[in-house]
Amino acid sequence: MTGIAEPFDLGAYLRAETPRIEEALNAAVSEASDLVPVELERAIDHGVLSEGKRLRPVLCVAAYSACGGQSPRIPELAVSLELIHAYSLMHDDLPCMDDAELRRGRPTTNRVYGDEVTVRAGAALIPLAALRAWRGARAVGVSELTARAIVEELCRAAGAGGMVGGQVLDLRAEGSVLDGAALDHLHRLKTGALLTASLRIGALAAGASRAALEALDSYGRAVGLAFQIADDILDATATATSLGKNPSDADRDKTTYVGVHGLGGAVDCAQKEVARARAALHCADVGDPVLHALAQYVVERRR
Ligand code: GRG
Repeated sequence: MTGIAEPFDLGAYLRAETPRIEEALNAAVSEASDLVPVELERAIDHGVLSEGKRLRPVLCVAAYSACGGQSPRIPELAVSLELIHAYSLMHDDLPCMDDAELRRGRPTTNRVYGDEVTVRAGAALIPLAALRAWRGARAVGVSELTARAIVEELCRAAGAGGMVGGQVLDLRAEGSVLDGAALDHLHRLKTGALLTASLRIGALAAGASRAALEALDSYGRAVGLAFQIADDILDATATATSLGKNPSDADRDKTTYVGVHGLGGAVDCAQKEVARARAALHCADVGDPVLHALAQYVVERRR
């Protein structure tokens, strides 16, 4: 694992860690490129390799290390989460969903390659991600039983009881007013499930104790909400240029944390979730500086 200077410098950690993740992501994408027609290959490159924060693989790698994992091949597993995330963004930007023009500072995949190609390219990423999870898990040296549990974790988080289910709730809720509990539920599924799975997969790969897994689960649930609250705050306050995407919550008549709590209230809620996340680590004695810093990063990020 990368050496970490004290006091902890998350920027330096991310600069050291991200190239390993990018390398594994490039390798995963080129594996698919050999199998698909050229227009799908280009759409996959556009959707996956564009400049994202790579938060999900970073969380996975951080959880793995925090739980004592030692294999330098962990990025090969961690990028399975980014493949699922990238497909979800590509499909989310389609006209039948959020109908967006801009993503990660560039025109969305469907604006460049068309809706049909984007649907197919996104769909191709789902089995690719499951295979990557399996192979990545085996590459870091876990048993077949643990590798199966890891793939199951990924599929469950991405599916109807997680991200897809949350997206359905989100689409259905457009134009109606949700209360705070319904908003939390929607985002725990839509955004939180994959973020939590990122941590759990890292922990499972490291052979974490039940207590550590439970702590990371609670940390993930809190970080997931903090992340989404920050997303709503950015949507209400930032520009398309700084965000790399068009703010859209007001146009799509969505209930947001800013709408429910006001701007100041939403900032307070996000900070409470950060404290909750850190407390969860503390309870299980997971004194990891990266996870501590990442909890604050999700609410301080600018995009
Ligand atoms: C079939 C109903 C159905 C759904 C398909 C489209 C979809 C699956 C799910 C949507 C999931 C989604 C878009 C959740 C939003 C999560 C979110 C806030 C994304 C932004 O994440 P960042 O900020 O993005 O980590 P970068 O670009 O940095 O990777």
